[in-house]
This record gives sequence, C-alpha cells and structure tokens, in this order.
Amino acid sequence: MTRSALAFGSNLGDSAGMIGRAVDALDAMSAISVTARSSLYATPPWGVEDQPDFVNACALVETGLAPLDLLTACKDLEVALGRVPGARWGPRLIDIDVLWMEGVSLESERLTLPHPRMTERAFVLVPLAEIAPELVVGGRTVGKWVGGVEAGEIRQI
Ligand code: PH2
Ligand code: MG
Ligand code: MG
Repeated sequence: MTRSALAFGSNLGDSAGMIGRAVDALDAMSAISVTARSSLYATPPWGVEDQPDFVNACALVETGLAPLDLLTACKDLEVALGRVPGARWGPRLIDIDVLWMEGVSLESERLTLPHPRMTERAFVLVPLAEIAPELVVGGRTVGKWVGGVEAGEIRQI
C-alpha cells in the first residue's frame, strides 16, 4: 500500500456536496482507503479570476494502485459525477488531482508527481496542512510551505 495525497475542487453546483461524494466514492473503491479528510475551504479563484469562488479540500489515502491507475480512478470518478470538458482553469463541477505519492517522483504526459504547482497554491496547501503538515515535498514540509503563501482570503466552511 502506498500513501497518497489528493486535492479536490469545485465551483459549480453543490460544491461542498460534490466533494463529499467524491471522497466517499473513492473510499468505497476496494483499492483505495481514505485515511484523513480535511475541512472544506472557500477559496478565491486562482489562474482565471473571473469565475465563482471554489470549494477546496484534501484527503490522504492508502492505495494499492500504481500512480497512473490512481489518476485514472480519479478522472473516471470526475466523469461519473457529471464533469464535462471545459476551459483550462475554468469553472468545474469536480476536479480531483493527485498531488503526491510516497516515494514517487514521476514525469509523464498524464501525470507529474509531486504536483509541480502544489507548493505555490494556497488552496491546496491550506487544506493539506490541516491533515498532513509533516508531509515532505521538494525538501520542505507542507507546514513550512503553507507559511510562504498568501492565504488571507481562504476560509474554512
Ligand atoms: N482549480 C483550478 C484553477 N483555479 N482556484 C481555486 N481557488 N481552487 C481550485 O481548485 C482551482 C482554482 C484548476 O484546477
Ligand atoms: Mg486542479
Ligand atoms: Mg484536475
């Protein structure tokens, strides 16, 4: 079994409910166990700013799946929950990103691990620091990284 950190985001429809359903659905899969889930956070949109605020959360899981199979499980679940293709960084019903897997450093067309932008995104670091402050990414703990981002507009909901 491998530990992994996942990020969830939504800014269309019942975002809080959608993230809850996504975490529950992953936990219900035989190859994935959710071991920790963060609170939900309301976060200002990053990248494309002219869109509704997001709800974001993170979870820790244990999985027997290889990295690309975990990614496939997450992407298939997004579609099962109703996600349709849209603009990059644009509004979405549900987004599930694989952030990190213990001992895995990977660069492939579909997936880069650790996630190359996770250490600069407050909407990822704030929920992740709640459940995994000691997790080390790029030589620093998440608890350290979160101290270096602007998180003033992020609030727990
Ligand atoms: N996801 C994006 C683009 N911008 N901004 C916030 N606050 N939260 C997100 O999850 C998010 C975003 C693309 O994945
Ligand atoms: Mg994303
Ligand atoms: Mg994504």
